[in-house]
Parts: sequence; structure tokens; C-alpha cells
Amino acid sequence: MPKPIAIHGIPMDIGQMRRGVDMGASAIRYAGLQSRLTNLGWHVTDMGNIRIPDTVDHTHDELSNAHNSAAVAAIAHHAYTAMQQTITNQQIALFLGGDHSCAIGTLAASITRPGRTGVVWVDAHADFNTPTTSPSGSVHGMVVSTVMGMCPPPLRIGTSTLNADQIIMIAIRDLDRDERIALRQSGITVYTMRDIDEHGMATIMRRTLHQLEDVESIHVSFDMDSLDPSVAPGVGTPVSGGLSIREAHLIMEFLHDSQKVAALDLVEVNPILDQFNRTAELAVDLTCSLFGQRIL
Ligand SMILES: [Mn+2]
Repeated sequence: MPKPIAIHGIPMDIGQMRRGVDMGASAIRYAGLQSRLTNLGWHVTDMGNIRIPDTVDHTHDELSNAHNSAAVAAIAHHAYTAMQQTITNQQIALFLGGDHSCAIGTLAASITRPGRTGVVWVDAHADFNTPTTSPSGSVHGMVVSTVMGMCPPPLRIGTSTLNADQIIMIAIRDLDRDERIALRQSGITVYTMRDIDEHGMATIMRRTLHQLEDVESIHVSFDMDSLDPSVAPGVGTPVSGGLSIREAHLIMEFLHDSQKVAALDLVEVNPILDQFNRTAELAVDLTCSLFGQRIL
């Protein structure tokens, strides 16, 4: 029997500057996520949304150059608890963002799971800034560094930290100056768009699964801005030169083949910038590939 899937919405947008991604969870649900997964044979429970305060509470200590850091951390704590709950309940976790900063909590909890966890980070960005290097001060650009323990409190959730050799990044194409230097030195495996162009996605995914051979579970953190804006216009931070629809599906199909997927963050859908919900519909299609939908 496959494990059941638990969906949690995290309708937050305070980890970045452009409003609208807080509606991403609704758009993905509206695109038929639950029924599509049910039709694939999964037992799916929608746990509703993690409660997000209507206004940002600035009374707590904040980091300089990390906007809303205390409020983001508070939400990340709730995401952490939700992820831990799915581990206890032996469910597969599906988180609907919201901006990517919600993954600060989900990843921090994933690495507390017994057995080794690998993270596949699919994103135009590395989200590897710190308050010191970030040009914008947006926390959604500091997710990986936070989970690796490189940022000061309140950007520190839980007690475990993610190691560089547990992370594989795919579709990267937009790095800030100091972020690029730090990423090069980090030891994280990074497959840029150039690597994908040169070697093809199948080769990249075979290498990815080979590297993750010794992990027991895989946490997929999927930013919809990894796709090219021509096919996914409704995202928080669009960057041209991204994944094709088929390249993105192939990532998901290979990850399904591994039979190790334990969690998915599906983030940064922005319905305000979308066309007739096509980005959310694509997010649902890709999720179905991750959970076993096959062409033939
Ligand atoms: Mn991201």
C-alpha cells in the first residue's frame, strides 16, 4: 500500500516584495490537484491552510536586511510542525505555497526524519543569500542558507541543519554576485540551465538519482519559476531561459521512479500575473508526474 498524501496550504507572501503568491495555494487547488491525485489511486487528505496572520507583526526582533524575518520564522515554525506531523503519521507531505520561504520550515523538519534525507531543489534561483549578501533583503532568497544554519536567529528553525552533500539544485540561472561566490564554495551539486542544455535532462536526472542512492527519502522543493515564463507566466520572480514543460515533467518522472519522494513544496505560483490559471494547471500536471502519472 502506498502512503497517503496530506496537503497543506501555506498562503504567505511576506518572504518577498511582490504581492499575489499568497493566492497560489487556492489556484493550485482550483486546478484540481486533489481529484487528479485521487484518480491516480492515491489516498489524499487536504488538511487546509496553515494559519497566516492578516497583518505582519513587527514587534518582534528582526534581522536587518531580512524583511519580515520574525513573521516569516513564525509561519515557518507552523510549517515545521505540519511536516513533522506527516512524518509521524507516515504520510507524504504536499505543501502549496506561498512564497518559497515556507520551505524554511518544511525542510528543517524533513531532515529530522530518521534515515538520510536528500533535497532536490528545482528553481531559477539558488535562494542561497544571507542577510549579509542579499541585495533585496527578501527572505525567500535565503531559504537554503537558513536551513544550512548560515543565517542568524530568527532565521533558524529546529536544531538540525542540512549539509551541502544532501542538496542537488536544478534549473539555476539567476544568482546574485556574492550568492554566486558562496554557492561555488558550498559543495552543493548545482545543475544550471547550461548543464541541462549541454547534457540533456535525462543525464542530469540519472546523475541526481545516482547521488541520492544512499538516501531513504527525497524532499522535492519545486519553485514554479524554474520553468520558462513563456509556459509559466504566473510566478513570483520570472526569469527567462527556463525549463521547458517536458524537461520539468522528466524531472518529476525520474523522481517518481526513485520511489523515495516523501515531501513536495510547490511554491511561487502568482495568480495575479497568470493567464487563465495555466501556471497552476501546469503545477498540478507536474505533481501528477511526480506521483506516478505516465504517458503510456
Ligand atoms: Mn525559490
